[in-house]
Amino acid sequence: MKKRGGLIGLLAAALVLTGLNPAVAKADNPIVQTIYSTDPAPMVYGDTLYVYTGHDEDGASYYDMRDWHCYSTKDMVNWTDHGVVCSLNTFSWAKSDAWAGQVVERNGKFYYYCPVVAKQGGNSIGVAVSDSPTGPFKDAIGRPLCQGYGFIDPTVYVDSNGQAYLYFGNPNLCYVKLNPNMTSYSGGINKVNLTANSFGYYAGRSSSYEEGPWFYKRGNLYYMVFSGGGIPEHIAYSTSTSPTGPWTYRGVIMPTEGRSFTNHSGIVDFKGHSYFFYHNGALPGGSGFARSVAVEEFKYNPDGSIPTIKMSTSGPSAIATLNPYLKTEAETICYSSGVKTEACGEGTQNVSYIENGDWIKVKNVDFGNGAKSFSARVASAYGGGRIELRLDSTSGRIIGTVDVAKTAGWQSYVTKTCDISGATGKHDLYFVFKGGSGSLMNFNYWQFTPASGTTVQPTPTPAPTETPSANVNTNSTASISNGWYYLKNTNSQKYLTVEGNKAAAATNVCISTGTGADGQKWYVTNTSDGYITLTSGLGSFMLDVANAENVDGANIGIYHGYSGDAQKFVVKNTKKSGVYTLGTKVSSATKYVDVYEHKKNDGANVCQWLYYGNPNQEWIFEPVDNSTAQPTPTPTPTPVPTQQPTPTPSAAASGLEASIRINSWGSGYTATVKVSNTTGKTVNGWTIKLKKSEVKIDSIWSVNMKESGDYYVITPAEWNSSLSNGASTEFGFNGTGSVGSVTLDIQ
Ligand code: FUB
Repeated sequence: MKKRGGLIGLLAAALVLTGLNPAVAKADNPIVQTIYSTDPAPMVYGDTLYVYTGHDEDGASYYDMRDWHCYSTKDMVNWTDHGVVCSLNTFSWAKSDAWAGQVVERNGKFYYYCPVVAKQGGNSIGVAVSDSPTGPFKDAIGRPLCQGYGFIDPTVYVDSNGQAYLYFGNPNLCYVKLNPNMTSYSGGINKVNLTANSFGYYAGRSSSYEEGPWFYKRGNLYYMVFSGGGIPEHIAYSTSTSPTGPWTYRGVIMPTEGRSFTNHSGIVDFKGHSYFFYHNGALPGGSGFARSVAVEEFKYNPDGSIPTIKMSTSGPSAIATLNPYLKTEAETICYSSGVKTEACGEGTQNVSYIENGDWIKVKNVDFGNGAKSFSARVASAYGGGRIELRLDSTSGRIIGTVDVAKTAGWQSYVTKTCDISGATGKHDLYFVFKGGSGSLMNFNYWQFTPASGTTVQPTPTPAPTETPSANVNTNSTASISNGWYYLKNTNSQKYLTVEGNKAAAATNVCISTGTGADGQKWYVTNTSDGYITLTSGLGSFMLDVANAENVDGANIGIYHGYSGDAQKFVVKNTKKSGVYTLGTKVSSATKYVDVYEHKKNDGANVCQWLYYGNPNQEWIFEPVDNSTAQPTPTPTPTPVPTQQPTPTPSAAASGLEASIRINSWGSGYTATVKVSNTTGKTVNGWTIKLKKSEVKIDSIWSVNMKESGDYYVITPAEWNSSLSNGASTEFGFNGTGSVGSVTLDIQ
């Protein structure tokens, strides 16, 4: 038997009590009306923005929080409900308090950092993992990642050099450096020194920092946005040029308001716009324990500072239209009244608890030349009802009505259709539900058929800062001869430069004024498969897309040469003679070597970005005069011997040796690899390649790891990179399954 939740009852009651006419309700904030939602954590993946939220249970008088939900959007006004994606049940050792978490993606896996109270007591941060942004998430390690007084509100950022940081805490702000597996950390727990200069003044305390940190980097500046005290909270921020501070307090972003004594923020850029997520008590019945997530658009000031942001009920403008001729989930909602959502027997979610007078608004729907018919996937265990399709308000013009009769049960769906008339152009579409008393129907998905038989494509609003120039890439591949070059960016007239002229793996690459330094010299080598590699004048390091990621903003730096896709680029002609673009192989040449945000200053970062044809993606190859010398050859990967028995040490031509010890328990194993230097001189850096066909690495420590084709490519952490003659270092990893011989390919 279905029962209405407290929130819905309250919403209906509030509409009556306040005389609010739902027909004129315009609010798009809060973005979730079907439950009380909290602690937003946005994440952009592909063409979609996901926001992960906590959940205040209806009728709570304290933090009664048991699960985390996910919502996604492509247009910033309509949000698709993905339901519960992680909960206290995900962690067998967790008892209560599913508070503010965050999801980050790394190498195609999604990691959910979740604060809970453990069964044995104590604030703990767990980590769950999924192959999909919408879950299901599973406990990654079967125990807390870290545990201690006030360990709540985790925030994670993977820096451009691959180092990930997990910040957390109330009243202290702490951080750990996550290992590349994202499920363990090295270097212990570090406490940030909170002072008025770094985190704002608050009488009687060392700073105004309270909780809810949100950590990220924009350009070369690191941001720590946080909930500031006392109670009621505001949102403030500090910045630093280093991921671990020192921090400088930059002021309040969102002053205290909104009927909730906590606030909690998350910031993200999406399709060229910047968005600030927060929570308040704006829904009927809202309070400090009945909160709701909302979002505002903002623009950074030219100096990187964040303006003051006010809460609004309107939220951001749409950045795309919704195409009604594509199947749309009924739980894709701009705003709703009276309804809930639940897991659907046909997959995804369905809209539920639909009663007479309830409604759903879908915003900015583009009917184009007109719709002919409409179909809805519906179910009803009782008498059914009807769905009125109205334009622009709950009392707007009716363009069609679907009658829904009783079906075999609440999850026994049928498709019902109706004719449509008078639906052309762009409108807000309202589904207004009518019928008798009690629950009328469940609603799974819907779709219109166009009158003309043609479909309307969504029209994204172009990103404001990225207007394609007339100088389009002619898309023909150019030929650059092998040799030494300086690479000049046409927009800034500055040169591709290894930051600090530092010869070390994972050093960042930026632009800077031409000096002729080795860090500005690049050796072009044409590869047999039509690409070039760019070897740095600083040694056997190559221009490299961090983690071989095919995402906008993936950083570009230098790394040990290992012949991977991350180090291959294709040179394309532009319409300007002698001016080229550099497509990255990891993106199949859809993304190009790009100076972030068209910046022109020395130190402006270089990353990979979708091709826009602007001069910040244009490069001139200027030959380095009098230089005929070849670069120190990048060691060609040693051919991998077949079935090298464990634990025979593996020796590189250089004299570096590696050996492996394995403790196996059938379904898994722990391996310890020892790297020894007997070369007679100090070695700075080494690389070991392990075959994926021989080991399946689940977690690894004391080193950096990335995956490249059939290999795990392992390089030392900063602290164990340099090995003097006779010295050795060890690292370890956990693997799943059984293990036989392991080939250690060391360079
Ligand atoms: O939602 C529970 C707690 O309230 C969060 O962890 C804090 O940030 C505050 O929003």
